[in-house]
Amino acid sequence: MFEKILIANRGEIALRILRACRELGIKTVAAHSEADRELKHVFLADESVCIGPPPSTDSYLHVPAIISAAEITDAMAIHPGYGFLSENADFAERVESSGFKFIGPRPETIRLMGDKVSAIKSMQTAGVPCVPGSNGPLTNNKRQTLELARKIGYPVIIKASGGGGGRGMRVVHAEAALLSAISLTQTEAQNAFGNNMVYMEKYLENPRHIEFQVLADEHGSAIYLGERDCSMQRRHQKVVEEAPAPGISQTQRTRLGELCAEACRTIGYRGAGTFEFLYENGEFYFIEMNTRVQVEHPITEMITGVDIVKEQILIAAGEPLRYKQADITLQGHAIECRINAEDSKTFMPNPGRIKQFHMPGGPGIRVDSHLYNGYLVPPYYDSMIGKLIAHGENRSVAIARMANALRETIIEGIKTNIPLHQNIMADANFQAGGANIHYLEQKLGLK
Ligand code: MV4
Repeated sequence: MFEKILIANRGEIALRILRACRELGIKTVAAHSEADRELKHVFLADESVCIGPPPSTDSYLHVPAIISAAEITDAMAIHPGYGFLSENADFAERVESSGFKFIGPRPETIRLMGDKVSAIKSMQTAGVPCVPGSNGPLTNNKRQTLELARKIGYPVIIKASGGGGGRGMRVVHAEAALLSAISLTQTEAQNAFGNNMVYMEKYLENPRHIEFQVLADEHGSAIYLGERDCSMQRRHQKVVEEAPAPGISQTQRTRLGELCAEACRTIGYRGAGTFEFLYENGEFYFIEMNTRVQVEHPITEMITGVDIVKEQILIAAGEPLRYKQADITLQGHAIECRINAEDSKTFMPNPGRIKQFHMPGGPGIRVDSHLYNGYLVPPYYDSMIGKLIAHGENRSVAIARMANALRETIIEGIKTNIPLHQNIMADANFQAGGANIHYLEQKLGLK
């Protein structure tokens, strides 16, 4: 087992990783920026190393600084968390060629999934259902492209192969707009990702976003931990997530889950991963795979009892999976609210000093947050300051517990989106379950 792990991230996920390390008896190094000297996990870590000035490009994204920090502290492995360098194949490669373990998939896997055209191709080969589309990059044969779109049927969506998470896409409603939309997306893709490859899919108008969590070891075993519904989003930022997804049958869960686990075995996946699907009219369509731990992993932990971050570490250390599929049963329902330092109406970030912080509690409540009284939320990073997670024997109990927890939470000194979450928990359509990806923006009158 690793003696020491370097945590190459910040905020709540850095604290989450530190807690997993502590449980496993592993020493921790907090690699942090100049703006993050007072982060909770920096105080709690066995050692800390300042890796650069506040902007993330000079610190959390600065590969040589992070590798040097691992070298001077004699860490054995690096946990990248989410965001920052977590899905950067070049970083993973540099980590491993410098003699450290990267806590995540092999660099080739990260590269394969980072390129959406190759990700979709490998999922199709593995038998995972995908959106009807070009099944590869668009060529510069205009006649062929027009023919393809006609066969798929409008509307279609043009996506950059180097994109993902909502970056580099364009919906096309009619043939007259197709070719110019493709060139525009290609130009944008070249500028944003250094790669102009684009592909085409049928545009699904009102899908839900449902994702399957998997764990795979380097000995060829893979399991799934059920699914999450992440449809409650605004501008590609998830706001509320829940597990299991409302209205998904055990038959569907088993079928899709087995396909995802089998795909992991086929591609030799290692670590924790997420298969993202669009779900419409009872059908699942694969769109992307995430090769990192996700923000919303706690809701899966609450319903399965599996500690995903601990498993990531054990897998990276070369251990065989501790669970078989038959060990995984889903218990009740869990909901997560992402708490952001922002105005709940305008969504403008609102960093500043925390004057008062009281955490909620009671049965089924979990708080993943690095906040404390007197903490200064810096302006340089993502505005998420924590997550409230509520678990209950069923969905309505989980909602009631979340509503209680939101009322109990006191955060003074900065604005937060807690009022937005209270509004969502009280919303009849949210309570009914199964709202699609456009629901929140429509409710807020933004669409
Ligand atoms: C789509 C789609 C409809 N049809 N693909 C946006 C993020 C990226 N992961 C994929 N996205 C979408 N792909 C087809 N063929 C609609 C979206 C989409 C979306 C997906 C998941 C969650 C929120 C979303 C918000 C807008 C659009």
